[in-house]
Amino acid sequence: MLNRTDLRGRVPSPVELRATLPRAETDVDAVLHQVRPVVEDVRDRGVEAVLEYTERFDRVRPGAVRVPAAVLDRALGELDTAVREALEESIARARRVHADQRRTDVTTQVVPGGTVTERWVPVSRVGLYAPGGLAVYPSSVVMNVVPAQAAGVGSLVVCSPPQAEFGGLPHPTILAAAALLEVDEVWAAGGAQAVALLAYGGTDTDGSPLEPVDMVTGPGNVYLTAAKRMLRGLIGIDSEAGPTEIAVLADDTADPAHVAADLVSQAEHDPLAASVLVTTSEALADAVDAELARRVAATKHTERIEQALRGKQSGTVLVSTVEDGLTVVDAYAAEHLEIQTADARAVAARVRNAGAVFVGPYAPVSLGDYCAGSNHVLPTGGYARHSSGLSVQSFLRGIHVVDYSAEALRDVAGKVVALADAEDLPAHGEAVTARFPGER
Ligand code: HSO
Ligand code: ZN
Repeated sequence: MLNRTDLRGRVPSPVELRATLPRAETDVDAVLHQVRPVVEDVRDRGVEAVLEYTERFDRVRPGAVRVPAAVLDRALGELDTAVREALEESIARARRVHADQRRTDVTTQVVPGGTVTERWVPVSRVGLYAPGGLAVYPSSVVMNVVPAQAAGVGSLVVCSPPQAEFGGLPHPTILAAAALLEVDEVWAAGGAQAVALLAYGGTDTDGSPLEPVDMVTGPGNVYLTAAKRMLRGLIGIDSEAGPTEIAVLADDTADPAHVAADLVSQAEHDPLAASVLVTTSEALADAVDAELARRVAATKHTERIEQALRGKQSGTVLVSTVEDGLTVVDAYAAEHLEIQTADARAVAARVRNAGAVFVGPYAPVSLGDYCAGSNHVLPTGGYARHSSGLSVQSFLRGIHVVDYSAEALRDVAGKVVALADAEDLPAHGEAVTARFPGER
């Protein structure tokens, strides 16, 4: 079922590998020209424009953007008990992990009388996007809100597309998740128009203000990503999210049923999702293919899973050794990487590029999607070479606070003047010497 690439006996360089390995190409720039007029229209006409685009793209016209508090309470009241308990567990575990990520301010005494403090300050107001589309993602509400709250972000708005079948409100489970997390501001808006409204703010249909945010995080389709790219600068964004990916590094100790189940689980997200198996064992690759055929036929979303697995973004890569496998998965830099080999912990410790690593036979990606405590908003498309997933750190800025006494400044004045002169910026030096008239 999966396309095969045989790299046994020869592992290309990382740069060559990046060109060889299966990967989806999402061209965000290609849709910018479609997204730009939407963003500009929302900037100029606010909520009226948002509602028009909502009608066109989501086929429903909500009465207002902001979801009333009573509706949030009702959604939580009507939430299925088992789902509520599962969400509570997911939130509790994520809170435990993210609380430990919080940085403390550090003061460095550089010289006597001279200190630099790095002060970590949360972003004031953020918009957290939970996509609609092929599936609804209350779990993504958890994964966005928990780190933002742990960072101390004071003002949060959850934004999610309105659904025709729910009378122009976001999906009730999204509303319930927000209520459970004690987020009281939820907007019914999706896609590029949602990002534009978050960035520029507006006035709701009842005249109440929709305040602009400083930052927007959360995954979405290519139009949403294009809007984030366009508005970056005016707002901060997390890393741009493409279709989800799983890579599994496995040897002959792996259970083909587990490997196949995990490859199928991420393919379930999207026909463009990527499932990549990197293995030293041809027998395992064959057994996984057989398992895939069986599982894909038996599960609910056969069609999109089949498209994802047969797509050019998915495949099996055969390698001679686990060592070579590590070279391959590092070049690929998967959003999710499972290590299903002998001595998995030691192998996992050597991984350099991945959004998140899942170690051994009992850490499937879907555990991390919901209930591991880790975050599931992770870098895709090879961004794991330079970026991290969402964390408390994503919502903090480190401000350097410089505090020097007269003595400490006087001691270093000559050095500042020398560097200022070297850059032909004498006024920089004069800003120091002006404080010590008559001295030189
Ligand atoms: N695997 C997705 C997250 C998710 N899965 C949400 C299920 N719900 C991207 O990390
Ligand atoms: Zn998932």
